[in-house]
Amino acid sequence: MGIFPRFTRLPLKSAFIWSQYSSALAAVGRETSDRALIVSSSQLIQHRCVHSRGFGASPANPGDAPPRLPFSRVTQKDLAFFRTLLAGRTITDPDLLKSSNIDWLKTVQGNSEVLLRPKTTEEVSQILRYCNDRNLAVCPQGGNTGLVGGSVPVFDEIILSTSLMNQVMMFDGISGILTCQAGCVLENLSHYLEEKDFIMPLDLGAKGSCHIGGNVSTNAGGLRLLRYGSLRGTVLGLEVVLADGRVLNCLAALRKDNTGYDLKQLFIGSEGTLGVITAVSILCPRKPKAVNVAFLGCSSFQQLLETFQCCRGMLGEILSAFEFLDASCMKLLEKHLKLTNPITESPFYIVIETAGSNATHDEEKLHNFLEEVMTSSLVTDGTVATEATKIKALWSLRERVTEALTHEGYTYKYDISLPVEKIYDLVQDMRGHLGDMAKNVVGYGHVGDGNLHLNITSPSKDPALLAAIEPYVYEWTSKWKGSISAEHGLGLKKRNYIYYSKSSETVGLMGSIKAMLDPKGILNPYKMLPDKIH
Ligand code: FAD
Ligand code: 2HG
Ligand code: ZN
Repeated sequence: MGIFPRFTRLPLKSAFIWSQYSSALAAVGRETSDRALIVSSSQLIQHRCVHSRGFGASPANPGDAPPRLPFSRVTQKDLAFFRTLLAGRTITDPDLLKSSNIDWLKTVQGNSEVLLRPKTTEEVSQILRYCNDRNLAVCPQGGNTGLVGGSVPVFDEIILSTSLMNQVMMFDGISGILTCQAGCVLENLSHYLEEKDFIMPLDLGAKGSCHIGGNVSTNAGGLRLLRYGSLRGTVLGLEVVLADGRVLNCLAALRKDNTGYDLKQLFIGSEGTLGVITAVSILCPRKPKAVNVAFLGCSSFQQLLETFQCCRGMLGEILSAFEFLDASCMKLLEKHLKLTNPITESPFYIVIETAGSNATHDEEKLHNFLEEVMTSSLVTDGTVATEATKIKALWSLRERVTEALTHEGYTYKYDISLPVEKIYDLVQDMRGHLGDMAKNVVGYGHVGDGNLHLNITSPSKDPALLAAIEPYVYEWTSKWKGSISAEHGLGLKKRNYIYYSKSSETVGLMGSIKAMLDPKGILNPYKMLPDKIH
């Protein structure tokens, strides 16, 4: 076993983000108007359907922002209302607003002048009722770790933050059902549950900042999906405030409930466009008694796939994650984060986690599996950790790739799901296709879920590079019947590419649902739905 450095959790809200804020602003340029920095004009047929107004020219790039829709602008009278409702929690100081106006990647920036921080569902209800009456647009925001430009305003939308809605409401130690407010930070919930011998059914690199409401709104996948399934299965109930302020209480804490339409599913993955999630009830697994993590090297992606096959067969019910990163990712981790590769250099690296109830049994199974893949030369080198700090260190090599990439300049991010045997072909194809245009073309992701994170970097934003990547990457994905957004959502950046994964009929129905639940289109406008519904 190698010797691993000790790392703390990714301090998303601390030094990493804020020390980079000023340089990021310099990189993207300062705003000159109330438009997002990636703004250009666009046709808004979607909003014509929702708003019966709004036309413009097509955007230069489909990921650019469309023109501002004719929502009202915030007045002094509006501020007086908010200040009465949320005394000391209506933020208008431009310095305090900066971090909420820009996304985690520092690629999208809006110009909201008001950040509201409600503590209760009733306050969210009053805010939305007022905004709907006044035709004021609202951008719901959780931990602001989203990667598709969905969590920040595009123009001057009011930011409705869930950061003070951070109370656990109930935990049932028999059923394992947790009910909490939407603004609970995922990592805090994990700590809370661990003390009670349970865990959250999801885990992701942004755990230190993301909120459970944000996770549900994006239907986040993450590192445990292979074992515990998606939030569509583990979320048992939601409380949602609709655009007009009505509170929809679907907070049932029941495993089984077949009384009519399962409305909560509409809000899971709806990216703040249909309602504001204020509370979540979620089914939590028992904390495994034994956890092991193996970090392995493979010399080809084919061997990695064969290792996956073998792993599923030999580890069976104790397998909890099967993740990968390529050699280019490892180089960036070493270069920017000074992480140490614990094994011999390889073209591919795998992180395998087992989680079970019997340490001896699990270790024996893992040992047999490792012996098999080493003797059959599927794996060239490897190390195993059973102790918490070493497990954490091995996981950092996978979890912190996103952070390492931010040091390379501008990153074009693609979150693709494909038949698992095709996922790395896309990376190789893209390298050939782009040649010297890109600084890095790297691949990593959730092999167990057939989910590739293809990331392409350049020293700064490069329209020619972007034109070479898109729509090529989406055509490639569509040809293999994949999804152009496996787990991050569509947000602002990918909304207009929805047709590569969804039929016109499906998108049309989405538009109708949006129009029914939010007739004025005040909730997270310009996000998720395409500019043009046809
Ligand atoms: P935000 O970023 O604040 O918002 C995301 C979207 O949800 C926005 O459209 C916003 O309007 C909406 N929203 C937020 N809260 C609410 C609410 N209460 N009601 C209605 N709408 C709301 N994602 C994965 O799926 N898997 C991963 O493994 C993963 N790893 C990541 C690692 C890093 C380092 C980073 C930076 C991001 C990662 N992400 C991952 C993406 C991101 O963390 C997730 O999408 C996360 O679920 C977003 O949660 P959040 O609270 O930050 O939401
Ligand atoms: C992950 O799996 C996240 O690490 C982020 O989903 C992926 O940075 C990315 O593209
Ligand atoms: Zn991911």
